[in-house]
Amino acid sequence: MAPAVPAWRIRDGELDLPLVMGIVNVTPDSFSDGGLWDGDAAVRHGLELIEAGADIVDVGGESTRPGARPVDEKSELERVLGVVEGLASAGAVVSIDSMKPGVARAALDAGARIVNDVGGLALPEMRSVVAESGAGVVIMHMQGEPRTMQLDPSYDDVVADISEFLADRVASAIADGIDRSSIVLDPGIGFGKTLEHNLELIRRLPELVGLGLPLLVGASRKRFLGSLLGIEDPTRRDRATAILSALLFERGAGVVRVHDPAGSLEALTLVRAIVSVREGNQ
Ligand code: PMM
Repeated sequence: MAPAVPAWRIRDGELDLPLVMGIVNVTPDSFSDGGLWDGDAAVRHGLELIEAGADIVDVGGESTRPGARPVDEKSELERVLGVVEGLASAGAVVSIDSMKPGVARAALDAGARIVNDVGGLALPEMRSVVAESGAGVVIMHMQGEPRTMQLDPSYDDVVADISEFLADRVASAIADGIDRSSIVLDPGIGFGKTLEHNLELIRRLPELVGLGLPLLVGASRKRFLGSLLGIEDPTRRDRATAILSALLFERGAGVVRVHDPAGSLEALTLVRAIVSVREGNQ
Protein backbone atom coordinates (compact mmCIF):
# COMPACT_ATOMS: atom_id res chain seq x y z
CA MET A 1 0.00 0.00 0.00
CA ALA A 2 1.03 3.57 -0.58
CA PRO A 3 2.48 5.52 2.32
CA ALA A 4 0.08 7.25 4.70
CA VAL A 5 0.81 10.22 6.91
CA PRO A 6 0.00 9.27 10.49
CA ALA A 7 -1.35 12.52 11.92
CA TRP A 8 -3.15 15.71 10.92
CA ARG A 9 -2.29 18.87 12.80
CA ILE A 10 -5.40 20.96 13.48
CA ARG A 11 -6.09 23.99 15.62
CA ASP A 12 -5.09 23.17 19.23
CA GLY A 13 -4.29 19.55 18.56
CA GLU A 14 -3.66 16.64 16.27
CA LEU A 15 -5.82 13.85 14.83
CA ASP A 16 -4.62 10.34 14.12
CA LEU A 17 -5.36 9.12 10.62
CA PRO A 18 -7.22 7.41 9.05
CA LEU A 19 -10.59 8.74 10.15
CA VAL A 20 -14.20 9.37 9.22
CA MET A 21 -15.70 12.85 8.73
CA GLY A 22 -19.48 13.17 9.08
CA ILE A 23 -21.50 15.73 7.10
CA VAL A 24 -23.93 18.32 8.46
CA ASN A 25 -25.35 20.39 5.62
CA VAL A 26 -27.27 23.37 6.97
CA THR A 27 -28.63 24.23 3.54
CA PRO A 28 -32.09 24.23 2.03
CA ASP A 29 -30.79 22.71 -1.22
CA SER A 30 -27.97 20.15 -0.81
CA PHE A 31 -28.50 17.22 -3.13
CA SER A 32 -29.09 14.48 -0.61
CA ASP A 33 -30.00 16.08 2.71
CA GLY A 34 -30.87 19.69 1.91
CA GLY A 35 -33.42 21.29 4.19
CA LEU A 36 -33.33 18.51 6.75
CA TRP A 37 -31.22 20.19 9.36
CA ASP A 38 -31.20 23.64 10.81
CA GLY A 39 -30.35 25.10 14.18
CA ASP A 40 -30.85 22.67 17.06
CA ALA A 41 -31.74 19.82 14.71
CA ALA A 42 -28.37 20.24 12.98
CA VAL A 43 -26.51 20.14 16.30
CA ARG A 44 -28.44 17.01 17.32
CA HIS A 45 -27.68 15.43 13.96
CA GLY A 46 -23.97 16.25 14.29
CA LEU A 47 -23.88 14.61 17.72
CA GLU A 48 -25.62 11.54 16.28
CA LEU A 49 -22.92 11.35 13.60
CA ILE A 50 -20.26 11.33 16.32
CA GLU A 51 -22.19 8.70 18.23
CA ALA A 52 -22.21 6.64 15.02
CA GLY A 53 -18.44 6.87 14.67
CA ALA A 54 -17.54 10.18 13.02
CA ASP A 55 -14.26 11.68 14.28
CA ILE A 56 -15.02 15.11 12.79
CA VAL A 57 -18.25 16.87 11.83
CA ASP A 58 -18.10 19.04 8.73
CA VAL A 59 -20.62 21.89 8.87
CA GLY A 60 -21.58 23.64 5.63
CA GLY A 61 -24.05 26.41 4.82
CA GLU A 62 -23.63 26.72 1.05
CA SER A 63 -24.73 23.98 -1.30
CA THR A 64 -22.10 23.08 -3.89
CA ARG A 65 -24.22 20.60 -5.81
CA PRO A 66 -24.00 20.94 -9.60
CA GLY A 67 -26.00 23.98 -10.72
CA ALA A 68 -26.17 25.54 -7.22
CA ARG A 69 -26.04 29.32 -6.94
CA PRO A 70 -23.75 31.00 -4.40
CA VAL A 71 -25.22 32.30 -1.12
CA ASP A 72 -24.23 35.63 0.44
CA GLU A 73 -21.94 35.70 3.43
CA LYS A 74 -24.56 36.92 5.89
CA SER A 75 -26.98 34.08 5.09
CA GLU A 76 -24.19 31.52 5.24
CA LEU A 77 -23.09 32.83 8.63
CA GLU A 78 -26.65 32.74 9.96
CA ARG A 79 -26.93 29.12 8.93
CA VAL A 80 -23.66 27.78 10.30
CA LEU A 81 -22.46 29.78 13.29
CA GLY A 82 -24.89 28.51 15.93
CA VAL A 83 -24.39 24.95 14.71
CA VAL A 84 -20.58 25.20 14.87
CA GLU A 85 -20.82 26.72 18.35
CA GLY A 86 -23.29 24.09 19.58
CA LEU A 87 -21.20 21.18 18.30
CA ALA A 88 -17.85 22.58 19.42
CA SER A 89 -19.13 23.35 22.91
CA ALA A 90 -20.37 19.74 23.13
CA GLY A 91 -16.78 18.64 22.49
CA ALA A 92 -17.00 17.73 18.80
CA VAL A 93 -14.10 18.35 16.41
CA VAL A 94 -15.76 20.66 13.89
CA SER A 95 -14.65 21.61 10.40
CA ILE A 96 -16.24 24.48 8.50
CA ASP A 97 -17.07 23.74 4.87
CA SER A 98 -16.86 27.15 3.22
CA MET A 99 -15.14 29.03 0.42
CA LYS A 100 -15.48 32.38 2.22
CA PRO A 101 -12.67 33.67 4.44
CA GLY A 102 -15.17 35.66 6.54
CA VAL A 103 -17.23 32.56 7.25
CA ALA A 104 -14.13 30.49 8.01
CA ARG A 105 -12.81 33.13 10.44
CA ALA A 106 -16.13 33.45 12.29
CA ALA A 107 -16.51 29.67 12.46
CA LEU A 108 -12.99 29.29 13.89
CA ASP A 109 -13.86 31.94 16.49
CA ALA A 110 -16.98 29.88 17.29
CA GLY A 111 -14.87 26.76 17.92
CA ALA A 112 -14.20 25.11 14.56
CA ARG A 113 -10.68 23.63 14.22
CA ILE A 114 -10.50 22.77 10.51
CA VAL A 115 -11.29 24.71 7.33
CA ASN A 116 -12.64 22.63 4.45
CA ASP A 117 -12.30 24.84 1.38
CA VAL A 118 -13.84 23.38 -1.78
CA GLY A 119 -12.46 26.50 -3.49
CA GLY A 120 -8.97 24.97 -3.16
CA LEU A 121 -7.53 27.71 -0.96
CA ALA A 122 -7.44 30.01 -3.98
CA LEU A 123 -7.98 33.21 -2.01
CA PRO A 124 -4.96 34.76 -0.26
CA GLU A 125 -7.29 35.91 2.54
CA MET A 126 -8.38 32.31 3.14
CA ARG A 127 -4.73 31.26 3.34
CA SER A 128 -4.15 34.02 5.95
CA VAL A 129 -7.14 32.88 8.02
CA VAL A 130 -5.77 29.33 8.07
CA ALA A 131 -2.17 30.37 8.71
CA GLU A 132 -3.04 32.77 11.55
CA SER A 133 -5.43 30.38 13.31
CA GLY A 134 -3.33 27.23 12.99
CA ALA A 135 -6.42 25.43 11.69
CA GLY A 136 -6.24 22.16 9.81
CA VAL A 137 -7.17 22.64 6.18
CA VAL A 138 -8.63 20.59 3.33
CA ILE A 139 -7.56 21.80 -0.11
CA MET A 140 -10.01 20.46 -2.68
CA HIS A 141 -9.82 20.47 -6.47
CA MET A 142 -12.77 21.80 -8.45
CA GLN A 143 -12.82 22.52 -12.18
CA GLY A 144 -14.94 25.66 -12.72
CA GLU A 145 -17.64 26.63 -10.23
CA PRO A 146 -20.69 24.75 -8.93
CA ARG A 147 -23.17 26.56 -11.23
CA THR A 148 -21.44 25.33 -14.40
CA MET A 149 -18.87 22.70 -13.41
CA GLN A 150 -20.71 19.67 -14.81
CA LEU A 151 -21.44 21.18 -18.25
CA ASP A 152 -18.29 19.93 -19.99
CA PRO A 153 -15.49 18.83 -17.67
CA SER A 154 -12.27 18.02 -19.51
CA TYR A 155 -8.67 17.12 -18.63
CA ASP A 156 -5.53 15.99 -20.49
CA ASP A 157 -4.97 13.39 -17.78
CA VAL A 158 -7.31 13.81 -14.85
CA VAL A 159 -4.90 12.44 -12.23
CA ALA A 160 -1.83 14.29 -13.50
CA ASP A 161 -3.77 17.57 -13.92
CA ILE A 162 -5.24 17.38 -10.42
CA SER A 163 -1.90 16.38 -8.87
CA GLU A 164 -0.29 19.43 -10.47
CA PHE A 165 -3.11 21.70 -9.28
CA LEU A 166 -2.91 20.39 -5.71
CA ALA A 167 0.89 20.62 -5.61
CA ASP A 168 0.65 24.28 -6.73
CA ARG A 169 -1.91 25.08 -4.04
CA VAL A 170 0.22 23.39 -1.40
CA ALA A 171 3.19 25.53 -2.46
CA SER A 172 1.09 28.74 -2.14
CA ALA A 173 -0.27 27.61 1.22
CA ILE A 174 3.20 26.94 2.61
CA ALA A 175 4.56 30.19 1.16
CA ASP A 176 1.78 32.01 3.05
CA GLY A 177 2.71 30.43 6.37
CA ILE A 178 0.50 27.33 6.58
CA ASP A 179 2.21 24.39 8.24
CA ARG A 180 2.56 21.41 5.87
CA SER A 181 1.32 19.02 8.55
CA SER A 182 -2.00 20.91 8.69
CA ILE A 183 -2.82 20.17 5.05
CA VAL A 184 -5.06 17.42 3.68
CA LEU A 185 -5.70 17.14 -0.08
CA ASP A 186 -8.94 16.22 -1.86
CA PRO A 187 -9.39 15.38 -5.57
CA GLY A 188 -12.97 16.72 -5.42
CA ILE A 189 -15.11 13.81 -6.61
CA GLY A 190 -18.00 15.19 -8.68
CA PHE A 191 -16.65 18.74 -8.86
CA GLY A 192 -16.20 19.28 -12.61
CA LYS A 193 -15.75 15.55 -13.33
CA THR A 194 -17.53 13.01 -15.51
CA LEU A 195 -18.35 9.53 -14.27
CA GLU A 196 -15.15 8.28 -15.96
CA HIS A 197 -13.07 11.01 -14.33
CA ASN A 198 -14.41 10.02 -10.90
CA LEU A 199 -13.68 6.35 -11.50
CA GLU A 200 -10.19 7.05 -12.77
CA LEU A 201 -9.42 9.19 -9.72
CA ILE A 202 -10.51 6.36 -7.43
CA ARG A 203 -8.64 3.72 -9.46
CA ARG A 204 -5.45 5.77 -9.46
CA LEU A 205 -5.75 7.10 -5.89
CA PRO A 206 -2.31 5.72 -4.96
CA GLU A 207 -0.76 8.22 -7.41
CA LEU A 208 -2.37 11.05 -5.45
CA VAL A 209 -1.20 9.48 -2.19
CA GLY A 210 2.24 9.88 -3.75
CA LEU A 211 1.93 13.66 -3.27
CA GLY A 212 2.98 12.91 0.30
CA LEU A 213 0.04 14.46 2.14
CA PRO A 214 -3.05 12.78 3.55
CA LEU A 215 -6.01 12.51 1.18
CA LEU A 216 -9.66 13.15 1.91
CA VAL A 217 -12.24 11.67 -0.46
CA GLY A 218 -15.86 12.79 -0.53
CA ALA A 219 -17.86 10.30 -2.58
CA SER A 220 -20.79 9.83 -0.20
CA ARG A 221 -24.17 9.47 -1.94
CA LYS A 222 -22.82 11.20 -5.05
CA ARG A 223 -24.49 11.01 -8.41
CA PHE A 224 -21.91 8.68 -10.00
CA LEU A 225 -22.89 6.01 -7.46
CA GLY A 226 -26.51 6.44 -8.46
CA SER A 227 -25.62 6.20 -12.15
CA LEU A 228 -23.51 3.07 -11.69
CA LEU A 229 -26.02 1.27 -9.50
CA GLY A 230 -29.31 2.64 -10.77
CA ILE A 231 -30.22 4.17 -7.40
CA GLU A 232 -32.16 7.37 -7.92
CA ASP A 233 -32.65 8.35 -4.26
CA PRO A 234 -29.36 9.67 -2.79
CA THR A 235 -30.31 8.59 0.73
CA ARG A 236 -30.27 4.96 -0.52
CA ARG A 237 -26.64 5.19 -1.59
CA ASP A 238 -25.13 4.68 1.89
CA ARG A 239 -24.40 0.98 1.40
CA ALA A 240 -22.49 1.76 -1.81
CA THR A 241 -20.71 4.58 0.01
CA ALA A 242 -19.54 2.22 2.77
CA ILE A 243 -18.30 -0.36 0.26
CA LEU A 244 -16.41 2.37 -1.55
CA SER A 245 -14.92 3.60 1.75
CA ALA A 246 -13.29 0.19 2.20
CA LEU A 247 -11.71 0.50 -1.23
CA LEU A 248 -10.59 4.07 -0.55
CA PHE A 249 -8.98 3.25 2.79
CA GLU A 250 -7.27 0.25 1.23
CA ARG A 251 -5.86 2.51 -1.47
CA GLY A 252 -4.46 4.91 1.09
CA ALA A 253 -7.17 7.52 1.76
CA GLY A 254 -6.66 9.23 5.13
CA VAL A 255 -10.19 10.61 5.55
CA VAL A 256 -13.58 9.80 4.04
CA ARG A 257 -16.32 12.44 4.19
CA VAL A 258 -19.69 10.71 4.56
CA HIS A 259 -23.34 11.21 5.49
CA ASP A 260 -23.58 7.86 7.31
CA PRO A 261 -20.42 7.22 9.36
CA ALA A 262 -21.40 3.78 10.72
CA GLY A 263 -20.80 1.89 7.47
CA SER A 264 -17.52 3.66 6.74
CA LEU A 265 -16.30 3.02 10.27
CA GLU A 266 -16.96 -0.70 9.74
CA ALA A 267 -15.08 -0.45 6.45
CA LEU A 268 -12.16 1.20 8.21
CA THR A 269 -12.12 -1.42 10.97
CA LEU A 270 -12.02 -4.23 8.42
CA VAL A 271 -9.31 -2.63 6.32
CA ARG A 272 -7.25 -1.97 9.43
CA ALA A 273 -7.51 -5.62 10.40
CA ILE A 274 -6.50 -6.84 6.95
CA VAL A 275 -3.79 -4.36 6.07
CA SER A 276 -2.23 -2.19 8.71
CA VAL A 277 -3.31 1.17 7.37
CA ARG A 278 -1.31 3.18 9.84
CA GLU A 279 1.84 1.22 10.59
CA GLY A 280 2.39 -1.24 7.77
CA ASN A 281 3.42 1.14 5.09
CA GLN A 282 6.05 3.50 6.37
N1 PMM B 1 -18.44 17.45 -1.40
C1 PMM B 1 -19.46 18.27 -1.10
C2 PMM B 1 -19.29 19.33 -0.19
N2 PMM B 1 -18.10 19.56 0.41
N3 PMM B 1 -15.86 18.98 0.72
C3 PMM B 1 -14.81 18.20 0.42
N4 PMM B 1 -13.62 18.44 0.99
N5 PMM B 1 -14.90 17.16 -0.47
C4 PMM B 1 -16.07 16.86 -1.10
O1 PMM B 1 -16.10 15.93 -1.92
C5 PMM B 1 -17.21 17.68 -0.81
C6 PMM B 1 -17.05 18.75 0.12
C7 PMM B 1 -20.79 18.04 -1.75
O2 PMM B 1 -21.46 16.98 -1.17
P1 PMM B 1 -22.59 17.18 -0.03
O3 PMM B 1 -23.65 18.07 -0.63
O4 PMM B 1 -23.08 15.81 0.22
O5 PMM B 1 -21.99 17.81 1.17
